[in-house]
Amino acid sequence: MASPAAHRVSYYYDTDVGNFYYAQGHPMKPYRVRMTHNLLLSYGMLDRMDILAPPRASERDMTRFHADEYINFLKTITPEIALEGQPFLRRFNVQDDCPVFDGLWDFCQIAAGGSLAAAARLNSGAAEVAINWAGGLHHAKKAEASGFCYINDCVLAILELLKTHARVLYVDIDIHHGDGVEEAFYSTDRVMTASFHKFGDYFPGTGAVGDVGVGRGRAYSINFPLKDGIDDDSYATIFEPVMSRIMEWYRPGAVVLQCGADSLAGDRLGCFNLSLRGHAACVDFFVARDVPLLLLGGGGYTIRNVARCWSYETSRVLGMELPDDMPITENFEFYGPDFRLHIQPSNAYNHNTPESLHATTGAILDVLRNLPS
Ligand code: ZL4
Ligand code: CA
Ligand code: ZN
Repeated sequence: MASPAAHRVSYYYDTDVGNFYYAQGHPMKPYRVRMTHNLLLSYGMLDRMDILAPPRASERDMTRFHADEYINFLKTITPEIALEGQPFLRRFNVQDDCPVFDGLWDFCQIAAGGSLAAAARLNSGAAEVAINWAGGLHHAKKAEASGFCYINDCVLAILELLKTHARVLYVDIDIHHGDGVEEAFYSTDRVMTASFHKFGDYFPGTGAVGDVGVGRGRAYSINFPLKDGIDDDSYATIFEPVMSRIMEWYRPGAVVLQCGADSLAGDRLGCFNLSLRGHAACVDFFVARDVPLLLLGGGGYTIRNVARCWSYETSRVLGMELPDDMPITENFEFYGPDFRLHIQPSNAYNHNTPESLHATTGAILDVLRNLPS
């Protein structure tokens, strides 16, 4: 397949992001963002885009969505204070999945600052595609941490894009439901959200096909619930028709794509069976449509594959072909024993039948038919 045309790309990266550490045994590893950066460097991609260090998001930036008291708490909490048994830890759900760790506030500022700056860059017209692999933390709520996410950088970026665009489309291919973003825009037609996710006895438990928004936002939230084992071909048969219809009807001024890599085959927490090509086909879809595009990270817990995935997706927007033989890079040993870019899907059973996928697609297209044109 021919590469899409090269785009003007701005890439946001803070050299400190890889130093943060959630907790021993915790699956979320910010180090994967540094691994991605090193792979971009080794593949020669950094010369082909604007590399920008994001300004750290301020308290004021964050309270455009989050509650003041929650932000104050995040700013002041430390592991030492947490040890004394702080009552606010439970209230704000900063425990277990979302632990207090050293530098938590700085980490939040970096992740959110990257997505905000990337959105502003698209608004200015200086970039056609902007990337923040440290972002995509889609579960965070107005006044509550959730699912490894403290600040919802996706929501903050969308609010920024709404300054210059009448309509913004948010698409979420992380294996988990993009509940925090959906909730933030559930009653408005200025943001359409679409999440594809595993549904049924799986975190966070929301995102049924019948959850379509309320009031003015009715039909502007789209949910595609899925079962284990979905492969590239099955994913393409649902993504293409649903997204084509949304693009045609909604005509967004900008698109935010949350590229959570936990939907790949072999993920430590996920149970889908996508290859890099199947995952990146979702990026290609929007690159081919020439719409201002913000690419965010998200989940991804087999970190060698996260770096592979986001590097490959960066190459897709740059219109570069990458050799499958990986270049010598920092942490080269992580990529053994094969040292190939592409990953092999497994022989896992696909619990999504053509009939079930067709039925869900039909239910979603029916909802979209009721959108005013
Ligand atoms: C872990 O080993 O399903 C956290 C989380 C920490 C180390 C220390 C153990 C301490 C797996 C997960 C006990 C932690 C108990 N450690 C966590 C219902 C749960 C209640 C909390 O990709 N326990 C909650 C969240 C999901 C639940 C998924 C995806 C984020 C994203 C965007 C978030 N929470 C059960 C878990 C471990 C841990 C091992 C874990 N947590 C797996 N799945 C969850 O969508 C970034
Ligand atoms: Ca999702
Ligand atoms: Zn996820």
